[in-house]
Amino acid sequence: MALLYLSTADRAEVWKPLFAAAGEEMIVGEAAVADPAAITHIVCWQPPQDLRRYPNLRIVISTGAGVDQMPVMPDGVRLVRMLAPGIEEMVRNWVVMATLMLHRGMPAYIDQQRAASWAAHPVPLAGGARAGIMGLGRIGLRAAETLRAMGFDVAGWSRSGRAVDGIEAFGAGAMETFLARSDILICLLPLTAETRGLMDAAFFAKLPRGAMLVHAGRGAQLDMAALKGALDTGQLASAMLDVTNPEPLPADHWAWADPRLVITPHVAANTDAREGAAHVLEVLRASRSGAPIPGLVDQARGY
Ligand code: NDP
Ligand code: OXD
Repeated sequence: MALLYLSTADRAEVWKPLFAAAGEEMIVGEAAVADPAAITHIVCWQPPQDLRRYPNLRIVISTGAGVDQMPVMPDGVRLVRMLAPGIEEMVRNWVVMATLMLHRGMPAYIDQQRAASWAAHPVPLAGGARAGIMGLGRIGLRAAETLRAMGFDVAGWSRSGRAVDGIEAFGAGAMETFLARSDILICLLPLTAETRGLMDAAFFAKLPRGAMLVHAGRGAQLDMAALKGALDTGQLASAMLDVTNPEPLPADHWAWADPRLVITPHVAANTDAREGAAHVLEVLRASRSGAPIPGLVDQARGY
């Protein structure tokens, strides 16, 4: 049972002693593979072109929470997403920061600062501001709890409509009602066939006029032209994006210069090297013992 490691060199240096201490074999880079039949697990962001080179492959583990970058797995190969408390904490913090920035009118103040304009706007209370979180999974749930503790009126939308204390829950079929009460819409959805292109013009039209968008899911969920249209008509007031469509955003893209947007280059989270190693070691142990695999992806569902 050997793990093929296909990630960054600096992370490999952190992992090597941890794997050695755990008595697990870790091979760094495809060039170092002497016997492809020995490889049972691969950890990577994107796997090698031809996974069939590894006849005994059992599991591919994503170095990130998302798995939408992965190809369809060969028959019998399971897919695992990264589980690391740091990812949840980092994205939660980015979402809270973005929500507060939009709620407190920071895009306008950043613009005013450039123009040396000292002009105060009304200061809103969090209480009464309706935040709607799309995706109440590991990350969405943490963001919901924190925003609620800060006084926001929080609702969540998920496939199952799972109930969470203190949070108004909406299921997949109740999207319109959910959107109609989302002054600040937060996207923390995985990219799947169902969520690709979800945020288009018709979607934005269902939000309250002057709503704000916080997007940390995946760029391909957002129609950027529809975003511009909604900003131009005032349907959306502002947005903060960590993910864009495409990524990276080309230098001449309209969004860079739009004062109603704040953009970060897909940096809401990074997987901490030690936490990543700990999760992969857990997957190896579970895989060996037949215990449930932590972070196992439902490949039919896409997350
Ligand atoms: P989870 O798998 O834990 O949760 C996903 C949530 O989305 C669940 O609540 C699920 O519903 C809901 N969902 C999925 N499909 C639909 C749908 N079609 N309609 C309604 N709800 C749906 O994921 P995480 O919270 O860990 O991560 C979410 C995403 O965040 C990742 O997939 C990734 O794309 C993004 N991400 C971005 C990062 C960044 O740096 N910008 C970093 C890390 C993650 P249910 O509960 O019913 O299953
Ligand atoms: C992830 C990401 O999926 O960084 O972890 O986007």
